[in-house]
Order: sequence, then C-alpha cells, then structure tokens
Amino acid sequence: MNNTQIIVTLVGLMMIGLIVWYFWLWKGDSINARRAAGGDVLEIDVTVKGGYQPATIVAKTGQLLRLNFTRREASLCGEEVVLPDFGKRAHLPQDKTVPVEVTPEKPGEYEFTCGMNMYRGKLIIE
Ligand SMILES: [Cu+2]
Repeated sequence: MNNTQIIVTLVGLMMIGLIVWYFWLWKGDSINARRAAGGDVLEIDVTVKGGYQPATIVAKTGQLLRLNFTRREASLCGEEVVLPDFGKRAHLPQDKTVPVEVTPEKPGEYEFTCGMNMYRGKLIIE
C-alpha cells in the first residue's frame, strides 16, 4: 500500500468506529426521575436532536410518566418515536412538544427509539 491508501484505510476505520460509538455505545445523558413528588404525573422533557436528551430515564414502577418529546432538528430521523413495550408511537413535528404517557407496571428496561431504530433511549424502571 502507498501512503494515500494507508490514510484512506485509516480514515475509513475511524469513521466506522465513530458510527459504532455514536449509534450503539454512546448512552447520552441520564436523568434520575425517582425523586418525583408523590402520586402525580412525572413530566420529563426529552429533546430529540441527533439522539435523545436525556437518553436514559430512571423512574419507579407504577409511576405515570409523561415524556414531552421535542424534536429540535430538521432531520427526519427523529420524526417518529416508538415505545414498543407500550404499543405507543408518536409523530414529532419539528419544534413542537408532543407528550407521550406511559405507566410502566413492572421493573425493567423499556426502550424507546426513532422509527428507524437509530435513535435510542430507555426507561429504567426500578
Ligand atoms: Cu431514525
């Protein structure tokens, strides 16, 4: 290989590494929502921009959660959010806040993703 081929190969490998990290390894910010005031709806604002912020939400079993999704990007990737475990999906127009309510009844991890399964977030219910 000449120098150009080596550089091209290295850049390619770096790009692959970056993509793997971005889509599979990066966990994003986490929010711990356990200290909610008793009983009522727990509101959590989730920004959709290159992923979910926060991407991890920790909450208690039986807590009614209202996830206020706001898509802050023109990219259509995050246009739809899917919560397969709850049979919910929502269309997210840009810069509009769309609430999605769920009440996880069992401890565990519940994923939410974009319609293409690229953006990922999860609820950790304890
Ligand atoms: Cu997507």
